[in-house]
Amino acid sequence: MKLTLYYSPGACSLAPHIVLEELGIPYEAVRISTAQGQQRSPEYLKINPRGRVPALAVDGKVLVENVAILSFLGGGFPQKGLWPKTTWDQAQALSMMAWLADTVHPAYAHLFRPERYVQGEAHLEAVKEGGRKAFGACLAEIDRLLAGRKWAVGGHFTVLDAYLLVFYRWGNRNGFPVKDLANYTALVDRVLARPAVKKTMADEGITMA
Ligand SMILES: N[C@@H](CCC(=O)N[C@@H](CS)C(=O)NCC(=O)O)C(=O)O
Repeated sequence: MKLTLYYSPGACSLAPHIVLEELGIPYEAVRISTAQGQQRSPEYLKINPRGRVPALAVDGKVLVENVAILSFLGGGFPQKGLWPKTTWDQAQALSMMAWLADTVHPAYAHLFRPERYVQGEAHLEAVKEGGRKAFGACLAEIDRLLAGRKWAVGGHFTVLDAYLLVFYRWGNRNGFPVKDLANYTALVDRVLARPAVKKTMADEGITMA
């Protein structure tokens, strides 16, 4: 199976990038710098017409959206142990990944790309402020959900833990008091200690700061 991940350093594509590295299977990682606008190049729009990362090409067919890519990689290689084992835990993982993608990520987007949510300059700051509040509340909710858990679901490291790292890192880089979130911080510390995570972050050229 030929796997090609299109990613941008530090973007939400970090999650599937980590998962590919954790799987220990051959894959190609193609850098699409969103900071440089490469997601809008005609070449990349042929891969993902939405102009977003991640995209995963599987034998030439393209899969987009983190929830789908992480489910495919986790569930497609069950022997690698990155996917919860019971149907209930799998559903729990999907439930949380869906919320991360449909609520937590858009909350951050209001802060990071406010111009997408309002016309003109006048209300940009208000949109950012709304995003800041909503994203901060999401981080606090994640911390509460992680109480008493070593890993997010199923008692072992799964694709969901890799996805959770993305939002903690964004919070850390944007002045949110993430270190005060004891459960989330402990989980992230465990994730960061994994060799595949260290390697992926080094390959992307990113740190937590
Ligand atoms: N719902 C999508 C969101 C993808 C997304 O928005 N990715 C961001 C990076 S974190 C992106 O490509 N941004 C470029 C842009 O918005 O132009 C998913 O979860 O895969």
